[in-house]
Amino acid sequence: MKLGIIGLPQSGKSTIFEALTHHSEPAIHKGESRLGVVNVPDMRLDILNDMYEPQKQIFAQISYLLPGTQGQKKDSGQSALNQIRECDAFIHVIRNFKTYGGQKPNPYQDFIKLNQELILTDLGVVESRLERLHLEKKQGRAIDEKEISLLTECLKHLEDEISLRKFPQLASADVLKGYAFVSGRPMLVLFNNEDDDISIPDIKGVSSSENCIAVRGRLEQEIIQIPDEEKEDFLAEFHIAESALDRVIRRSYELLGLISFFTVGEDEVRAWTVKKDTTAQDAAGVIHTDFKKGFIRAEVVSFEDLTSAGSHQEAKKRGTVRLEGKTYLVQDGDIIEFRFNV
Ligand SMILES: Nc1nc2c(ncn2[C@@H]2O[C@H](COP(=O)(O)OP(=O)(O)OP(=O)(O)O)[C@@H](O)[C@H]2O)c(=O)[nH]1
Ligand SMILES: [Mg+2]
Repeated sequence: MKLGIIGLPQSGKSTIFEALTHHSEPAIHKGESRLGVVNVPDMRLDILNDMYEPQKQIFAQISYLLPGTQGQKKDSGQSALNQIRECDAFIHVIRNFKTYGGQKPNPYQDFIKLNQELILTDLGVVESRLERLHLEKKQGRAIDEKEISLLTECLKHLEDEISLRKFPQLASADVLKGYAFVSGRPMLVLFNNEDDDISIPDIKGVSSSENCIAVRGRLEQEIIQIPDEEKEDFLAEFHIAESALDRVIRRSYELLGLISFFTVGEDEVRAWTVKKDTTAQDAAGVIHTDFKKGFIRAEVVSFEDLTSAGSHQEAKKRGTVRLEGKTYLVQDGDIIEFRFNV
């Protein structure tokens, strides 16, 4: 699962990408796109680690893509938009710091500007496709009426300058999947703040209706470069309890509609990633196709029940370890042992 980082020029996209992915060295070829894979921080995995003391601890992972700027005209994000089409969700970085030259931020205007670009991109796609479909209809060719009606619905919203992500059901309709509408993608709005500011700016229609988070990008990027022994003083000086980046990564995971289940043992404790509403049998398939094919049942205990019992054995005694079948919907935090035949 991959998130694309978008934003106007000089909003801090590279800074945020580097801080998130701990890439401190610049791109090898300036202007090339960059991909970073990160662990999704999860306190539950740390607690399970203490409980089982395994040899390995494996976190869930997600990736971030920073589009390259090659061939990009000065103020146009079209090339960047094309590169991030394949992403499952976006992080929209908004400058909320004074530029080096002293120019004040205008987060509202910047948000609208890029959002409009997303909307216009989709509008172009919808208009030309509708034109084509109507033409084919006139020529007596068989066309999908459902596609026309859904595209017409999209057209109406886009003409009203409303992003398709406000209509998640429409944006994710099967017939429309192939269009990969950019304004329909889940999006986290990330305000890139000054070093001394941790608040989300209160701007009309954005802070209230969008999925927002505030991060001090430059500060966070500096933190990852500090040697461990100096880190504590630095964090205290800026009143930083935990890295805001951990929150961004967790929020990214949620934005993608992902949950984790765990497998535990002496060799490893591990977080596995599934979409919400995944069945136990499909979850088994994430680990191994044999687990899915030969699925018999799943032995499930919730993280809360396991940790309050203190051990798997005690949880069993208390009756909180359940046997679940193929169609059980895996819940975030389930600890699962699969029973299967090969
Ligand atoms: N004060 C402050 N400056 C920042 C912050 N984040 C980035 N900057 C500065 O803003 C400038 C642009 O940052 P970049 O990360 O290169 O921004 P970008 O969006 O990747 O820029 P382009 O790739 O040119 O579009 C740099 O001089 C950064 O040091 C921040 O959180 N606070
Ligand atoms: Mg950059």
